[in-house]
Amino acid sequence: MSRTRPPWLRLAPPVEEALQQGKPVVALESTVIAHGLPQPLNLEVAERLESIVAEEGAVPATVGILGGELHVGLSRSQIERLAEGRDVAKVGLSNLAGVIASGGDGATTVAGTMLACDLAGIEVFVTGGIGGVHPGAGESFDVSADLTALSELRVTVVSAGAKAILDIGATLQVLETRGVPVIGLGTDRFPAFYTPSSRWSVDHRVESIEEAAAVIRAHRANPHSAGLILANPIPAEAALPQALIDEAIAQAQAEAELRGIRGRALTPFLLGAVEIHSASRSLDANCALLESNARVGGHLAQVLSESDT
Ligand code: PSU
Ligand code: MN
Repeated sequence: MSRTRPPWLRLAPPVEEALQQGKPVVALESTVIAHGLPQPLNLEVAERLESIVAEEGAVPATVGILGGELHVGLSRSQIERLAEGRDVAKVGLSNLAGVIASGGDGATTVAGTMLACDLAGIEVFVTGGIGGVHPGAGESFDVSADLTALSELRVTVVSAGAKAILDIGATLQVLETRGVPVIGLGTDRFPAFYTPSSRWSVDHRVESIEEAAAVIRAHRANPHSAGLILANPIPAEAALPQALIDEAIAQAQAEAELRGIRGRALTPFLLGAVEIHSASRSLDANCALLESNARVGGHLAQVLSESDT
């Protein structure tokens, strides 16, 4: 099961109980709450995602850091504290120890949340989009620690792919090199977050959650395996026109360059700029794909738990 738990890991009682009884649990990240969506939409979305996971028969566990403790499963008021976003760090693998030791609050990225899943023993994690290789990484070396986490931690990440703010081809190349399977749910093409597909192929296509569960079981039966991506395209009716999103991203990237935004601050900056340049249409798309991913993740955790018993 799970490894020795660090003293700063806190599992909410319903999460602990579900894990002990082999019931399905789905982790949710908090960077999207604190740094990805504006208030008060962020809190509404965080609560809606938990409800959707519960409707699908799984226990939701939103992950975040409060007062230097890594919580797996947050109460409403704890989620509110992160959503208000005062002094909430964006926490991945490299700054986790610092935030914990200083007793701070933090929202976990895909990498940070995967670490919490691995420590707690949670197999399924739902996010919007993964981080990856930024354009120009050949010079800047800006590659998200999400890819490190995917190549080391045994967690299935349900996502709508990666945004075109990233170099999607290079991101998929790193995943291939690190041996992370990318599975397309009803698609041959890796989804690009606001749009249902990109020009790049997935490793394997499945038509149903049951089929996805079979691939995940095969992957996890291999003791050398680490993470896996289940790529769930944005629902067609919520997708944005390609031209709108290309234009918004180009403007966002030009602004980031002009202002010298780098490192940890770059992804939230680009997301905010895309929101402005798409006249907030990106927000509706973001919510729709998060909800769709929560439904898929809840159902998947349910199917996986049935096959374990
Ligand atoms: N991509 C999105 N929305 C997000 C993020 C990525 O479309 O909110 C967040 C996720 O939490 C992801 C993080 O793990 O940004 C990646 O940040 P970085 O590039 O600094 O690793
Ligand atoms: Mn980055």
